[in-house]
Amino acid sequence: MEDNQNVKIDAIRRQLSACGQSHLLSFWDQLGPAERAGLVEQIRELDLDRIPTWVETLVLHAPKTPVGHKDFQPASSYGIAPATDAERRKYEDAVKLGKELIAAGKVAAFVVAGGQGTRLGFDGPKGNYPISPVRNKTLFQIFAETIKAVSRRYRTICPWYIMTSPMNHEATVRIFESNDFYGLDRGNVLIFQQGTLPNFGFDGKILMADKASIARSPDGHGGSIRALARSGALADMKKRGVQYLSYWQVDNPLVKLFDPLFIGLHAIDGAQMSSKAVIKNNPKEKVGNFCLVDGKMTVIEYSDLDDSLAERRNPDGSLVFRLGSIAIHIISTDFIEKLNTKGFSLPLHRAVKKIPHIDSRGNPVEPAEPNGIKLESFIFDALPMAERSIILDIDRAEQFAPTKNATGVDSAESTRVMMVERAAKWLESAGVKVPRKPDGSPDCLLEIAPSFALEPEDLRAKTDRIPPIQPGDRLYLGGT
Ligand code: UD2
Repeated sequence: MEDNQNVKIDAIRRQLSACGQSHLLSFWDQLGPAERAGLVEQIRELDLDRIPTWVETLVLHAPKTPVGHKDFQPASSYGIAPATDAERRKYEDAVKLGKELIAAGKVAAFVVAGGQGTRLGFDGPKGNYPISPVRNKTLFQIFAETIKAVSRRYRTICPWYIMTSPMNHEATVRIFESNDFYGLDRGNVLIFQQGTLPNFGFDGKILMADKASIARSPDGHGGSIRALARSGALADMKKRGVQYLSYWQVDNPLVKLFDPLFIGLHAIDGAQMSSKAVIKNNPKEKVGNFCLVDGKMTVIEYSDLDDSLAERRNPDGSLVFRLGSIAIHIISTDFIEKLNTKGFSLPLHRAVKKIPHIDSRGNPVEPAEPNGIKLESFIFDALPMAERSIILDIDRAEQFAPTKNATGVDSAESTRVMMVERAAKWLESAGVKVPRKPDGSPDCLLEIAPSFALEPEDLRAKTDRIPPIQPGDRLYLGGT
């Protein structure tokens, strides 16, 4: 037995040495059997063959922003409203088809919730962040109630796939269990984990978190493509007959989870991966930029788009690269399956970060300054691999309120303001009077539960259940 283990560890030692990472076993002699087994497992998870290339191209040197394309153009999109009669008919057909697909159980919800959410300064999975303006419902609860309301409306099952990471998986599962899955049938909620990637020091050496574990972080939302297959989620979808995934990020409580128009346009056009877009409100807004690179749909992250391109304007003053990616997609399950054939990988992006680790003597280091590189892949890098891909513009006030920070831009504060404002607009569209302050903002707190209305039209039939709203009121509309 002992001999066998020695042979195994010798082989691992040789592999590590071949890729310049022998130090991962520096403390081997000090480890107990369970720690050794854990470390070997972590080393096995490393893509050792690729590490020398990553070190060379991503760790030791920062890659330049994308260059070498023959052609770089803005992408085109479907507008918020149809522009022509023919398009109007197409939108109508799409809505009809989208509804049919939802009712037939062909569409599932898929949220990526594996990020570390450091900017929000919240302890625990971001989905557990209380965000709704009156009842303080968490992000997870809002999504769950939406899924329940959609399932009820279409008399169908809308399965929900939730991607976590090893850093927050157990905590996420505990949250769902202690909330009794927010009233959803737990058999239709599948929580699975994404993979991790090692963290590197600036010298190209993988950092150790402690003597028995490698410093790692989630492999980015792009890791979802592989994780969907590895976890069995894709097989589960196939068994259920799910053909489309409605993909969104955990930080956006305004997302329209099952949007018949979006689903229908994607299906009618035979797309494999499609996206929603906002018209950017400034050249450097922190969203991805939809471009056609050598004819292929591509998202260039705001931080990677050259200033000269970001600032480029049309003769009418509008931005040339005006379509911002808000990380809302429809992805066909066939496409995910196809991507998961042998040899698939998404490009990796680097981020310079502060990474706690141990030094060569085993002493803990809590860096005050960035000291290393984290690598991750992005889901939108799968777009150029799709044969067909469409974009649908949306009204950000209706569907996009990213909760990234505690205060300021894209914060919990701004999200709540947007939630109240959207509720006010919906109520007013149904003829309900909403008190407003001199600056035009609602002079009340409003919250509409998904069970009460999924869209403004739902309110029209329920106005008799809405009390008059007085300045300073806190109104919650719930129930069916
Ligand atoms: C993302 C997009 C940006 C824009 C913006 C809209 C990227 C690189 N940028 O910016 O273009 O669309 O969102 O809000 O995506 N996540 C995982 N696993 C990971 C990493 C992240 O599940 O390993 C999840 C995370 O839980 C969150 C989402 O992905 O739901 C986005 O992560 P982020 O907040 O780091 O993305 P951000 O703000 O850089």
